[in-house]
Amino acid sequence: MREIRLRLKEPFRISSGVSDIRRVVLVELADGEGAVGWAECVAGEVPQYSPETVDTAWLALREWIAPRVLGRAFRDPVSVHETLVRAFKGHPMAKACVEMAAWALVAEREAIALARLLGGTRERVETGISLGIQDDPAALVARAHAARAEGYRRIKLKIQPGADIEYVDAVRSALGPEAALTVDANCAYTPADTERLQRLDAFGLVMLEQPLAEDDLLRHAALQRQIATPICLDESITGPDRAVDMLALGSGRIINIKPGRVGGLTAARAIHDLAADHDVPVWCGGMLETGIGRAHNVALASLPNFRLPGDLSPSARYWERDIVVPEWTMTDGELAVPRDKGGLGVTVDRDRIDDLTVRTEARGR
Ligand code: OSB
Ligand code: MG
Repeated sequence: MREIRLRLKEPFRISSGVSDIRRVVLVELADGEGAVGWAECVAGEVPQYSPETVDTAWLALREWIAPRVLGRAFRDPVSVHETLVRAFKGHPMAKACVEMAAWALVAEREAIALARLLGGTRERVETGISLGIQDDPAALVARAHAARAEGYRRIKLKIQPGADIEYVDAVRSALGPEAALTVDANCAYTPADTERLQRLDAFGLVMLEQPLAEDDLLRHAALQRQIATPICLDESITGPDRAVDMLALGSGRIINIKPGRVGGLTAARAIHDLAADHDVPVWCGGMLETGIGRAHNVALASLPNFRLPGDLSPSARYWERDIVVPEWTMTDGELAVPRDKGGLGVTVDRDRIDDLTVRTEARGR
């Protein structure tokens, strides 16, 4: 495993804080015959989106996850997932990183595209953009215009109390009634803000993402009964059981699936399947990933019930230069799903990664 540092083209602000230079943990997993699989850990620099951080993930990987998997035989990546959840609480992003590397490794050694291995059927996935909180509505309108001109199929606006109604109103007026717009609060509101959130109903949003705290499933259900805009849950859905709870309680009508948040692709796919059974649409969220995490997300988003555009912007939206070749590019608002080559479908640029690496740790080789 290694940690790299990579500067975002521009800082990304959400209600809980700002991200500028990303610290990213990468895992390279090898089997006994020399096949390798790469994955990326989506934990942040500080515990603002979730309790995990780069440093807690590093610790968990080194102390508890590596010893459970290295040198052991596994039937398939699902059994890696099972091994990592048994009597081992928390640390889903750290676990996901190794579980996802196992999926990539199997795809590589079986010479099958990861998308196919997961059961994905789409050849292209629709791309949305997530716009960070700006200093004023005019700045956000300028970003939204630019995003539309670039062809994004959906525009998501990060909001927080005070940077919401006026901002959304300005963007809706500028883009017109047809533009697919969503908002994401990253837990910034409380039930006391219900009236304020009801005012968002006027803007015809596709969804309101994660208005309340992550463990507030009951309060999300109460809020959903009082607003017309469909609630989408992100932070709250930490695994398939929480998705069951959400559906039973009526806490929302759409699910944002991020494999890192739920402990890997096995759980992500289980949530996808469950939502499909209930005719609930899902979409693939993003965590400002490099091209490696993006490869996993694109493969996942090719499953049939990913019915809404994902936070799957092309490499150039985030980085001066990505760490995979070719970089991810967008055509007509879509990313092509690699389906013909085995593995992730992009080549990991080792030289570039070596240049960006600030620490490494290797085991069992
Ligand atoms: O809530 O979806 C989120 C980034 C960091 C933490 C949380 C979120 C996000 C994004 C980024 O919205 C979307 C992207 O990767 O393009
Ligand atoms: Mg979100």
